[in-house]
Amino acid sequence: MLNKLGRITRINQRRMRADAPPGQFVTEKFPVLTFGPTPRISTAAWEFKIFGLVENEVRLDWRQFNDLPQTTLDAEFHCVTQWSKLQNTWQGILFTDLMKLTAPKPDAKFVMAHCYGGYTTNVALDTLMDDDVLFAHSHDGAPLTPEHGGPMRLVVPKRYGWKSAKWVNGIEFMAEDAPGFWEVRGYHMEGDPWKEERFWSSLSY
Ligand SMILES: Nc1nc2c(c(=O)[nH]1)N[C@H]1C(S)=C(S)[C@@H](COP(=O)(O)O)O[C@H]1N2
Ligand SMILES: [Mo]
Repeated sequence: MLNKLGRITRINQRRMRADAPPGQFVTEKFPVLTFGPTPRISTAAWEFKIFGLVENEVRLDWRQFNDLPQTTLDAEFHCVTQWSKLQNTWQGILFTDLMKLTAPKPDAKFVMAHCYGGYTTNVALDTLMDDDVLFAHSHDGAPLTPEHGGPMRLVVPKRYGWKSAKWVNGIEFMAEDAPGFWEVRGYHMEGDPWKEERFWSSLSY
């Protein structure tokens, strides 16, 4: 009985992975989706800050960040403009490994990702604590190009691409949810592609 249920679960997972989420088209390409100019940040100038509702604020330079354990992750990428790239190999530092440097205060429930250039996006702390959330410096075996968020970007595979903040330079822990750059403009606060959480209901396409 248990074996049979286990086998069915695996088959279902395989079916889901073979297809894109509803309303998405599969592409082999890796389009660039950026609002505004591409920031050019050298690794020498790069710095990263963990702040807000945390036990202790943390500042890291490029070497300190990359001295953290390295993880390779295969993940899908779904942009709300309807393209999905199903195969991506990212390399970088898991969110959960970064969080070994400090601890969220008990009332911290949401995170704002901040980026060079001023872009922001909000993600629930629960979502970020998943084992597939990565700060990536490489994609498919090569360092991230500036257009794709180099030297470092966030990758949140279970959310639409706008939550995968490029040129990320800080994470702010918050008690209440607050909208980021696209969320202010009508994008969904959660953005789960499997639930088609694209926009506020009144703006649904
Ligand atoms: N800083 C920043 N991050 C960003 C964006 C942006 O405009 N600025 N665009 C988002 C959107 S809408 C998507 S789909 C992905 C696209 O990543 P890509 O350009 O590497 O394909 O980056 C996300 N992260
Ligand atoms: Mo996007």
